Amino acid sequence: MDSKKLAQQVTKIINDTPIADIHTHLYSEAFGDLLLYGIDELITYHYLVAELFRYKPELEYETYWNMSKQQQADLIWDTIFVNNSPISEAARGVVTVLNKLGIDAADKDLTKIRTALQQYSTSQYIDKVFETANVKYAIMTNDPFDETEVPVWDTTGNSDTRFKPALRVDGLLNDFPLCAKKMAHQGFKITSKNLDKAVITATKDFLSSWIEKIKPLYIAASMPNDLKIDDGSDTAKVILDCLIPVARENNLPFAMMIGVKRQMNPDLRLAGDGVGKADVDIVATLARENPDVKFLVTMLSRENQHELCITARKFKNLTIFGCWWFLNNPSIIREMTAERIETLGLTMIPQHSDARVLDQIIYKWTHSRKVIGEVLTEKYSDIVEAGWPVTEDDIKRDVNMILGGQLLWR
Ligand code: FIX
Ligand code: ZN
Repeated sequence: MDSKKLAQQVTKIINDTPIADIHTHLYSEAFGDLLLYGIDELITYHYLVAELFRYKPELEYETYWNMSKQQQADLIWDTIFVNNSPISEAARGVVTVLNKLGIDAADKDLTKIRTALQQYSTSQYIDKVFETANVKYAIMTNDPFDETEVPVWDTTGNSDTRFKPALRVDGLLNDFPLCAKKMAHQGFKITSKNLDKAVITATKDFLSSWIEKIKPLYIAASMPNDLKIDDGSDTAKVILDCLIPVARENNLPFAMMIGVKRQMNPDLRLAGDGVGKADVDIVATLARENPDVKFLVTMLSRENQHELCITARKFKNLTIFGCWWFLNNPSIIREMTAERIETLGLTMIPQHSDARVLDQIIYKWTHSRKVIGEVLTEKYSDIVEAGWPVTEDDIKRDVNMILGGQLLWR
């Protein structure tokens, strides 16, 4: 196969393969306002909020936060899209979404775009977005401490199989005393806000009952760059004494998302988190000491990526995934995907969307598919050149392995 034909074939197969999106912040319609979608949500995505203040340093944070959602969207649109070119990854994403939905944005008229999108009901829009993105399912971020979410699980639950649950327990790591109160409120026998033996047992019961209730595909938490597991802190106890044992007992993977510097600038609210290098040895220690627990790991710092790949080579119970958040840029996806294929072959999950707004799965996957396809083409060309035949079926099998969710189940 010549290289042009190979590139065309890889591109087609990647575009035709339905994606298993293993980490998003999306929800099915049953969750009401928790499902964000539409042009104003797209434009006010927190990545673009941070960029707004780069273009407008004279703008007071509070002035922005006091605006209505539509006013915020108008301001970001004028600033980033009209008075400048939407050239950053997040801004380009909005352009890609409009283009893929067949909306002509050439005259930069936001009111017209809003009107064009009003033709869809919520459920029609969900269908349209999933079809356009060619995503077979999106794994949600389900928080058992969230006051909007808990009543949904206690009543209707989720019946839309395009949205699959994941139990997300950051609260336990970040503010155990507050979660202790909430667990007690949900009827669990929490006798103190300290993680003593009885409280650990009650916390595990709480987690197990939520696993029974929502049937998650994994248990997950994001963790700071300065995470420690040997300091006897609440965080360490929650990880070692609650989450890992519960993951083991329920035969569920434990997903660790490591490297956030939460609220580096609190004035930016959700847009105010940053990144820092973390200690990859923590991942190695946990994987080594818990060979019967499967770990899904993504790290936020570019500097951690090579060490993480090598660590994954050492532990069959460790699967790395995604180019998370600040790494979800074409130049970095290219580098990380090549590095991962070179060290791990196809035994990794190259990407997740992290979409917070439904429509974003369209652009996140259009952009990622392109880069992953280019890297794969290069890697196939290299083995063809070395004398190995690569068939269409081979490529289909491989792409389905890395993008179709198969590695979640191993
Ligand atoms: O913790 C997470 O799951 C992060 O992905 C988010 O909280 C973050 O705000 C985000 O949207 C990243 O893409
Ligand atoms: Zn996320």
